[in-house]
Amino acid sequence: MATPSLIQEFERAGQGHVFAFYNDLSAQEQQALLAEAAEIDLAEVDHLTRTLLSKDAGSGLDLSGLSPAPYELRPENGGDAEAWAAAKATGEAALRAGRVAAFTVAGGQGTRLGYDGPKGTYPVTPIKQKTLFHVFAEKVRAAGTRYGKPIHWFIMTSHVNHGPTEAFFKANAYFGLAETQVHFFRQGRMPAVTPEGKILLETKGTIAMSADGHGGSLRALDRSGALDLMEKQGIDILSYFQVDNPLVRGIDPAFIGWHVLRGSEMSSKMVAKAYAGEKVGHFCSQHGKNIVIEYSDLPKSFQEEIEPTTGALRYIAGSIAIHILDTKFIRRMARGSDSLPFHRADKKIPTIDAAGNPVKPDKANGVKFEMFVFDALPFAAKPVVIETPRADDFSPVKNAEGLDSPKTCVDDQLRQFARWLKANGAVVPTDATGLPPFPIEVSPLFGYDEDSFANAWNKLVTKPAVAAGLYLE
Ligand code: UD2
Repeated sequence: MATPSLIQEFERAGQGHVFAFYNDLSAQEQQALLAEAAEIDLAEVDHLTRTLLSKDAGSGLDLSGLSPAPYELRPENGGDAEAWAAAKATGEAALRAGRVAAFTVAGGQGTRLGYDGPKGTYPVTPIKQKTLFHVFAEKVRAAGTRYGKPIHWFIMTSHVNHGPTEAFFKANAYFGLAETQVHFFRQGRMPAVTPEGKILLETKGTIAMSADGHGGSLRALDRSGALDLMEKQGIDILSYFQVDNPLVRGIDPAFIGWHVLRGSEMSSKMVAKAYAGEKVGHFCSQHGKNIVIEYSDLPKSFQEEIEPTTGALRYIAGSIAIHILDTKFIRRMARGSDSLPFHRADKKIPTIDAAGNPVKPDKANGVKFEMFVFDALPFAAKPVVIETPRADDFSPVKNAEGLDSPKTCVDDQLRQFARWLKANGAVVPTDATGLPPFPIEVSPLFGYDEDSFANAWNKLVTKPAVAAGLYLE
């Protein structure tokens, strides 16, 4: 049965063309189209058209009063060792109290990697070829055991990969986690529009919808009931990381502790940029607020600016998309008057013409809208940014080859394993970059960070020789 009121609403909003082929559709297709249309907030689309698409929208980027954001240096780089120790103890107490959950945004499509499937199902480890999800699951499991409180893990999927993601976990028995500990929810979608703000149809019976960006996670955490579940469980600290980065210390006591001790609503990790144009966000400060400006938006002159006193890059603090969010803050962002802005991305969007024939555009014909989670920072009270060594937290798999590829990621894992072994007295041959000449692997269940590795290694009565194929579990 049709819902004429919804069609009328679309007509009133100047979007009636969405139903131009409605009468050609089967009853089932009509239902599906109505369901898609019901996902759309017409007032929001109208607002975005008037603000982001209008001729006066401008480039939007305000650089007035911009300076680098302050951050907490690591002790080895001159930071306050006592403060770091206090942070770690506080984070450990929060973990023992069961206040912390892990959160992975896994709604992206992995197009650059050329992998057809949920990115979390991509194999990344040197020997066992464990998938990204497998690695994270074992880290979450090991940290839960260590602190005596199983850790809940929330995973945001997209419309496209939700089913396959859930099926993957089921088929792998949740990698040893309890099914009740792992929570999947879908992110929201936004319709693509023409440059004039008209919603684009993909076919006669489907709208060109796409994921609303990782910033959509704040709304989705609320809408899906995830925040309610956290509240019931006494969880108020959410550790956020991306699905493409197996090196991440998803459960990092010192980071959690800085967040708690500072009373921060949203905390972040920075690494020193490897080079001026590295494709990461930049932590900046503007009119008393912390903001992140993406590499593609920050003018080159800023990216390359040198600090005269030190000779280092002035905007050196790179955002690697690792955050901690306070759950009340997420609720406020999802429901309150403050909300994340949308960014526009001009894209080639397969659509249909007025006669209903498919059109494959060869240049951008429409606009997609996305939210970025780091845009929540200026709304957060007492945000804190801490430094982290890149080698311990960041080696994403983004491209099939070259930078940030499966190869660089395997090498970074090998370097990490070798570093942990050497720090505990093992003899490991390595080249000048710390890379061993053969594959070895450490299961997160054996050790998932420096401390847990040292504990496990030092408990071994007979230490194995470090040789090709060594697998510690
Ligand atoms: C992101 C950051 C960049 C840097 C880098 C570190 C943005 C705009 N840039 O770049 O500053 O921190 O990461 O690796 O974020 N995702 C969803 N739903 C979506 C879109 C993305 O869940 O609708 C997830 C996706 O699965 C992935 C993460 O968000 O885990 C990042 O997505 P990306 O690959 O688009 O980000 P990237 O590499 O451009």
